[in-house]
Amino acid sequence: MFKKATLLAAAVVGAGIWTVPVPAEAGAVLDAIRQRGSIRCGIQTGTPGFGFPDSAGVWQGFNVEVCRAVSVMLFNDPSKVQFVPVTSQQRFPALQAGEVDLLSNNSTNTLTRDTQLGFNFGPTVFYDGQGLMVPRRLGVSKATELNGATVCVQPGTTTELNLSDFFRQNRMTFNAVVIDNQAELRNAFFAGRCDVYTNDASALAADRTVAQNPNDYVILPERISKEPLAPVVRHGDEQWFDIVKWAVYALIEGEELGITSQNVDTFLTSNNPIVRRFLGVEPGMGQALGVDQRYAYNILKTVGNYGQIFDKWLGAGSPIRLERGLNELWTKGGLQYAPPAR
Ligand SMILES: N[C@@H](CCC(=O)N[C@@H](CS)C(=O)NCC(=O)O)C(=O)O
Repeated sequence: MFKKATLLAAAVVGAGIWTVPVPAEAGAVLDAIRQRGSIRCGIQTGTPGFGFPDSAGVWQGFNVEVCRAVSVMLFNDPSKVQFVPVTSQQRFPALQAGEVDLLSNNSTNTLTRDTQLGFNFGPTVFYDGQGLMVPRRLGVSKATELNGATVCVQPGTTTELNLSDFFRQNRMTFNAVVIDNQAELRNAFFAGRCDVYTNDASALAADRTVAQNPNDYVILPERISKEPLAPVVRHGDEQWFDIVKWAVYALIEGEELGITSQNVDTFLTSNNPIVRRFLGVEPGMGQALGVDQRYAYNILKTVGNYGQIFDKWLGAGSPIRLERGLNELWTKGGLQYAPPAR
């Protein structure tokens, strides 16, 4: 038999009012961002499609849009971001030292980065895996043919660690050419200093587009690791972390609901309670996060949804032409899935 208290608890949970709303309390990082009036976003020094300065010096790309979404969420303005270019070796010390508030730069979510480095990874914005690219003229068709190869690789990366695991596991040797700056690294490979260039497969495809003749290079079919790429913040400011998380989820949820930068206004009169709550027509979610109640509307209107930024910078609308693959929505067989905004 149920006790009275249990029944009462069940009734409260059923009504969705189990907890009393906690007023949003800003931590030190968020306080500093609000005072400064801008976010400092660590970005790579230059990867086509993901993060690069255009000819006018304005930062562009998929990772840039993530920072702009966070900026819109906090300031209703996509321009309140200072982009701080960092190499793979500079990025984590820069985040730990507070020189940047977040990194949006193809960093892989791993156990030791979470624990030993003291970081919180947001939602995975790109499910990737490590690949190996070779000049076509070498005639190599699979990774196990690479015994004794010279391999171009960036230091301080999961790439470097997986590379040595993979060669050891397959009883092969390699010589590493280690270069921190991405443009210098790919140029070294294109100049013939290495037989192999290894990186996240998406970065290889991106870098290949700036080769003199992209068709001279082949990305081998193997993926030798899992690389869930995600924005990352320091431990210690939960509200800031929540804001980064829910800004990304707004991009994903927007796509799932079919809301784009072009049609978002038509959704303001929707009868669907999920849409109404999400867009802030019915207030609540913005307050819970300590931001504008229309944060998701603002993000979708200015930045677009996840699918839009993927297509524009990395997918069919870009020179890189990556497949959605694992980055397709869960409703279409992929892994992109936003928890409910409620
Ligand atoms: N996902 C891997 C590799 C990261 C990586 O190599 N990122 C490149 C961009 S794709 C980078 O930050 N390069 C630094 C630069 O721009 O010089 C990791 O987190 O270790």
